[in-house]
Amino acid sequence: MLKFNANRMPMSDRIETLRDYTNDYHKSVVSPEKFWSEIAENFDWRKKWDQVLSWDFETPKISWFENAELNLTENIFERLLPTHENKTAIIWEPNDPKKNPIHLTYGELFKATCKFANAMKSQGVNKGDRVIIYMPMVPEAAVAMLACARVGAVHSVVFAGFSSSALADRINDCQAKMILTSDGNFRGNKNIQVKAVVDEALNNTEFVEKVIVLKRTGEAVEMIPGRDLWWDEALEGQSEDHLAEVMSAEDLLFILYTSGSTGKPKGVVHTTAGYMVYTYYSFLNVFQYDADDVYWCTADIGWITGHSYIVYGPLLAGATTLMFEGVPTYPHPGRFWEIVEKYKVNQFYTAPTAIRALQVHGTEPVEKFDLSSLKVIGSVGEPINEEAWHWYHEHVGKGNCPLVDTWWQTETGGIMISPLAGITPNKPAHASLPLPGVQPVIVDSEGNELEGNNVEGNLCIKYPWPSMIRTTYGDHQRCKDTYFSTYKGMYFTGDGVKRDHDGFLRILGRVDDVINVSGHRMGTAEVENAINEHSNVIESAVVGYPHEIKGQGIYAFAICDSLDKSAEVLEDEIKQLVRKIIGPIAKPEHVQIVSGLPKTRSGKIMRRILRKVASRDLSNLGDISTLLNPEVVDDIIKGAGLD
Ligand code: 7RM
Repeated sequence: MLKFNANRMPMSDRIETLRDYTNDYHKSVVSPEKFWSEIAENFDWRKKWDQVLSWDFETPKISWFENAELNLTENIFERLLPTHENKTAIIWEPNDPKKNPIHLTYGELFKATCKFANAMKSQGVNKGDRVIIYMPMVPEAAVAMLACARVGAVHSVVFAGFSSSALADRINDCQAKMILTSDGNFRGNKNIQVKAVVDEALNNTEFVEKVIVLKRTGEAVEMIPGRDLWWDEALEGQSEDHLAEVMSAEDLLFILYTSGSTGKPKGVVHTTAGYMVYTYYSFLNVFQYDADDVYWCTADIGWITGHSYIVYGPLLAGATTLMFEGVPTYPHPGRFWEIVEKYKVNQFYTAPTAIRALQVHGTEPVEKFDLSSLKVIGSVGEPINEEAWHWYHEHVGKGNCPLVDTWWQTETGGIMISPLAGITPNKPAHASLPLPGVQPVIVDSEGNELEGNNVEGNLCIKYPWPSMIRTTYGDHQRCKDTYFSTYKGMYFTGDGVKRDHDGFLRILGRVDDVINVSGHRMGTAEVENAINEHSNVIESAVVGYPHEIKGQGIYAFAICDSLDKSAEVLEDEIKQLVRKIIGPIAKPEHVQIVSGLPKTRSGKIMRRILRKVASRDLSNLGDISTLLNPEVVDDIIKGAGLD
């Protein structure tokens, strides 16, 4: 079926029936190279590939569309402009509903991208250079990403809620040459400093040569001559034409930092061609986007969801993508639904934590607005509990919108396991079935594949897909150790999973020391390191516990030496310190000062026991007699008020 009345017809890759899905899935497993090369044929290549795929999960080394040449932005602009010049690419809804929104057509977005690409070039950015984007949710942030891709610079977007030290770590790790930022950021009724955070970060780094600052809030900021310039100044006199840099298929497109179970966040590396093909394909199929639809993903571009499903996937598919600057509850808890009504949003994609936060306000704010435009609703970031699933399905989707529960990760680049809206069946709280091209396996602790239904274990992927992680920036060994060493010959996700009696997959959450707070990943080690910076802290242990709204909350246990400060003061200081070192999202919900931490004889902290205490559930505490110091357990239980 022709969806675009034009000769370029990207919709031909859309699966239309359950039968298509079954056939395509089968084909993608039997002949993956044929399958993906046919999808890749939709794009404009400066030079075609010599080989579709070469790979080994040992090194690991993964190469898709080898030796092909292209520029991703030519596949958004030059490829689509003949049919999309006047179609809206980005709708921007500001934080303050009384202020004017912005509509950018593909033609306008192209000009803005080229102009900014030229500005970046004039300021010394070249192919391969790393550029940090530390910006609010404004159209310029998307333009910045696209301009980087246009000139072949590698962007690394850092969520603008991260602290200056978290930002400095990322600048240093990727040796960024430039930072794109803003004076400030409007979020709800807050006005957040952005440039000041950058300035502080830059005291501790030496790589950044230029900072380009967008005027957003208008507050006074310090501009350092020679280093800092305003966005408008940078654009002055720049041409709206720019000839795209020719990139190799495996040239870096971006780095995105994400937390793991050990050490500092790692820079997940995504490359050009595979990421392009996969985000386009998955966007089109999961959301079943139709040519005139308005699609809205509420994520921030600081996370992978914003990269793949606000910017790249939708724009590559010629979609209209909505970008929202604000928060779900400002100025009222019906804001999301007001926006759905205002723009007649057809596909709406958000996180379970947002649903749960809105659920608290009851159904009145939802019923106040006309949501009849909605065709598909989606969920991402963490397991969605059945109650939230049903509330979302019934009150937002009015019982007749497919709910796509999309499981994926920063490392996978795109959606891996999810219903395809209206095509494959919906089952509450189940991510359900893999997309074509994705080969998930469930393994036991020895790495044996558990076949058949009614099995539970760890989730691995046994075959490459185009948008998979290629390396962790600057440290390939870490990539190998983290993802490819636990189970030989497979990519290990870090998630537990169950295949039910119908063969549907249900993601059970992390099996490693990663906590998922409101859909944001936090490493326990990362939080512990921040806590240990406190001069009175001797040792700490951090665990996650079930939290009604956030999914998981952070609970910290700390041994302190100071006897002249009250526990209350210490607890508060520790919370504030974590907030300062990492950012508000990492601030522990609870800090408990303890006399000791439960240790095994080999000196490992028994987190299992701490998790039980944090969850306020002392059933099945398990055997504690093997502990080095079983007596501390009673103290900890008492200290938590559970005795
Ligand atoms: C897209 C994103 C990845 C982790 C992942 C899971 C959890 C994400 C779902 C989910 C259950 C889902 N990238 N997760 N989506 N768990 N159902 N639909 O969130 O790198 O920030 O996080 O998030 O544990 O490993 S991420």
